[in-house]
Amino acid sequence: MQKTRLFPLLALYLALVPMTATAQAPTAADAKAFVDKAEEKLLAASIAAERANWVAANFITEDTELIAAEGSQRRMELAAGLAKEATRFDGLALDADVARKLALLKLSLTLAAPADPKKSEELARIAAGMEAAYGRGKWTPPGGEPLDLEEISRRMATSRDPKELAALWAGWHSIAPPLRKDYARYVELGNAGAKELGFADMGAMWRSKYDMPPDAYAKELDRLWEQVKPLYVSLHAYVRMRLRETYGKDVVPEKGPIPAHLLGNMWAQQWGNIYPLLAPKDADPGYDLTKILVEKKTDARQMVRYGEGFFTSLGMAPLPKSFWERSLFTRPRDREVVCHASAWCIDWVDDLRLKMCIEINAEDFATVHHELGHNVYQRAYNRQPVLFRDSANDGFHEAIGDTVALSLTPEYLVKLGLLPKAPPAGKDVGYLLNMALEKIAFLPFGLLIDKWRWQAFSGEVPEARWNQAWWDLKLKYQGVTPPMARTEADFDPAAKYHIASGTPYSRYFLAHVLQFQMHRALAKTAGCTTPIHTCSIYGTRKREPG
Ligand code: X8Z
Ligand code: ZN
Repeated sequence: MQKTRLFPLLALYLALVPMTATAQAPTAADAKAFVDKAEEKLLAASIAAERANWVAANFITEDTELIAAEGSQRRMELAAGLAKEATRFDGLALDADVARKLALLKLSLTLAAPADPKKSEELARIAAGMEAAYGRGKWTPPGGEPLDLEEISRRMATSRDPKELAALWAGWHSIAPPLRKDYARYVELGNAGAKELGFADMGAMWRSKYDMPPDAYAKELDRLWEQVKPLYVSLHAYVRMRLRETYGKDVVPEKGPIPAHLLGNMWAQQWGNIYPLLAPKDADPGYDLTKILVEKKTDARQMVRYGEGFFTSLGMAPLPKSFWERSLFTRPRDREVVCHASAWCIDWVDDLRLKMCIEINAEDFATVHHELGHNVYQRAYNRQPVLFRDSANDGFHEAIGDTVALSLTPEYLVKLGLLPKAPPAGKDVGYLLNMALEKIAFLPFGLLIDKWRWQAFSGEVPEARWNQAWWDLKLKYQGVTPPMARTEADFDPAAKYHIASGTPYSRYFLAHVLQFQMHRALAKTAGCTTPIHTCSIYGTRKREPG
């Protein structure tokens, strides 16, 4: 009886359930509508966050720091919420662009908000606070005035006194230990957010942005490093030999690592500043771009005009008027700013800006081109759907401007009227050595920064060994040692902007490979048949087919 009485009910239930399920199961059209709405919300939150970040980076105060933290919190909570909601479309057959956008929702930010709003607020505040603390960083030498990073770097670029160099190095690194406690909490909260999105930790989240599984990306970087490592090893040996001639055997060993403070740069990341110590006798190109720019009384604005001129020579539109009105080109005297160079597109359309404390030297001449490469790229994708307004991966974003800077050949400087005539053939060994000091010296540094972070994020290296692990990597990859003994009372990684600001770094390693591939392809397209380092794509335009 029961059976007979139950049967009609069961039949009714079975008839209704599939109907209800069909009504509720999301469709591909739902996914598309969801993505459209998500893009609209993300755009609004991102513009608000970028505006607040811009003001905070240009006027470092407690208030702007808090306003920036609020904007970032809202944006990352929105992105994390949308990424979690998007899982309801898992397993559905979707249009390729909708599927890609859903995947990008999880990957668009470098920080994932934990669901607990108290925790996401704390994370956003810590992140904003560390960047501001780095931007304010100063070191006061005994009996002297406080020095900012630009001034310390200027002195490190030119001093040849190992004692002074060690003091400058240690002085700047003293800004970092106060960040250690915040960094530990940032790792904890950032990992919590990443795990909620299904990543093993924040490092795995960062490694997931390259269209391959995170482990495959780590392997790919190792593979690339093995390919370029012989170039670095040769350069390292040559530089060590010449530094030994300069500083003597008590300062520079015959074999093994180089003391990190002798390479003309705070982090030993690019060595171009010590070129004068290493210049080959008979093959020096015989010009010094820094000297030329200073002698010509070039100002910061003019440096940017040169950069713009390169891009317009390729047929691109000039920078908008608002760029010239809203950018920051020099360190202001009356307020604290984040001087580390960056390129912005505040409205994600054409409100382009550069923020850079430009120094009149060859290094910043190239950096201006690097930054404008970001701006030009931002403008090139400004009509894409919001989630596609980004580079193929972040290595491409970093590579565009650097690619263009590879075209800043002596012949190009002649065209600008900066050099009277190009150096004769046979003088390009010096030019190439300089290039190696900038580009090859950078490679192991570009790799190790995130190797350190990945270990710290995953817990493979516990906080108690963070500084030791940093120097283990510096030794293994760069072959450099600290100028004096270090302990866990130090926090040397955070003396580098990208660690304090939470900016991923393997992008620069990729860019240092990609830019040569792009330069080669562009030079070929432009019809250059001479050796690749002599090719400049300045003034070349796309030829119409046929
Ligand atoms: O941070 C930068 C750019 C801004 S995206 C100035 N770079 C890295 C650095 O300074 O450490 C460019 C090269 C490497
Ligand atoms: Zn960049």
